[in-house]
Amino acid sequence: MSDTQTLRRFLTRHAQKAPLDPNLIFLLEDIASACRVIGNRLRNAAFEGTHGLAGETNIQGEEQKKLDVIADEAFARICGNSPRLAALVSEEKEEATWLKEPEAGDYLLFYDPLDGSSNIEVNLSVGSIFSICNVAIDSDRDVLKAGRDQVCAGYAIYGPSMMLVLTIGQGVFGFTCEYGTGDFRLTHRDMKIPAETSEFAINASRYRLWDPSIRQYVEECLQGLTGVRGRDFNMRWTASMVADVHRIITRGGVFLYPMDDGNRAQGGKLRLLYEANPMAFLVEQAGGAATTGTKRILDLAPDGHHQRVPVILGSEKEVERLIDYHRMSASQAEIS
Ligand code: FBP
Repeated sequence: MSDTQTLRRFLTRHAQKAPLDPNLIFLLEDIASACRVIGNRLRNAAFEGTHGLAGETNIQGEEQKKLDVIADEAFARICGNSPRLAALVSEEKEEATWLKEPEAGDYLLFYDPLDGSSNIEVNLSVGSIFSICNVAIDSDRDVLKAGRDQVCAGYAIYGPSMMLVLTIGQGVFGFTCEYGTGDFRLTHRDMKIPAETSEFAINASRYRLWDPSIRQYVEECLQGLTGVRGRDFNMRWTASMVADVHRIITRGGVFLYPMDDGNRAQGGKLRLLYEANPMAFLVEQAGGAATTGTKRILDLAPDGHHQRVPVILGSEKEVERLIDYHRMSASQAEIS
């Protein structure tokens, strides 16, 4: 393979072309180190006895896995040393962890330390998701940042190979962790999501809970050649958002975790600040689209650290179709 430059070389070269704060480079390198540690702990979990539950419940009311706690500690310990990092907002912690008195230009790190953790013991791909925003003014302790204010977002995927996929607002780049050296090397340059796709991802076991717009979309995909879509569709669902989104960024597709009768009271399933926002930024940077069905995810104004939202993202044409179906079913609901 041609020029598989390291993450550091890629970022410093990038900094030569466009101003990139060295402190952001340090923070990204710390995030890469934390992900490397988490990847190794996942691989050795059977030997270290770290599979299974930690015996605690997190702010989401979910039983924490031992590896959820280990991953959260790795992020806090390694990234906590980053020079201009003012605060950490973790899926596993109720409140933000402030590391210093915030100054304008400092960074805020939002993260899901171990996404898809229900897949660990069955040895399926899991991941870590992160999003970085700036502190706007001195002493500003507001962490409820809109997705469009992100300066960087990414995820690590712990699968057949360990990868780091990120954007700093100029396209999406994938780095594979080289076995032996532990270096993250550039292997996927300027990743793009095809606008057209014949693959959708949704947890179909929730069918009876879906709104009419989602049912219509999925039924038409299932009718395939025999229906209005006039072509067959494939379905995939890994129950690990990182793995599903990585597949979509790699070969296209559409991912749906809509609001339904089972999660409407919570506002949806997936969390805005450290799941929906970073994935929406990456998907848009890769030429796709990301919506709640009625609003662009990156334009949402967060109202809480662990706010949940409906998520529909991926190949542009399919996302647009789903927005149309939401609009149509809303207008039908008005007249009926
Ligand atoms: P966490 O594992 O971080 O709580 O993430 C939630 C998640 O596992 C997503 O990764 C995934 O897309 C979804 O929940 C799976 O939901 P379900 O269990 O309904 O299939």
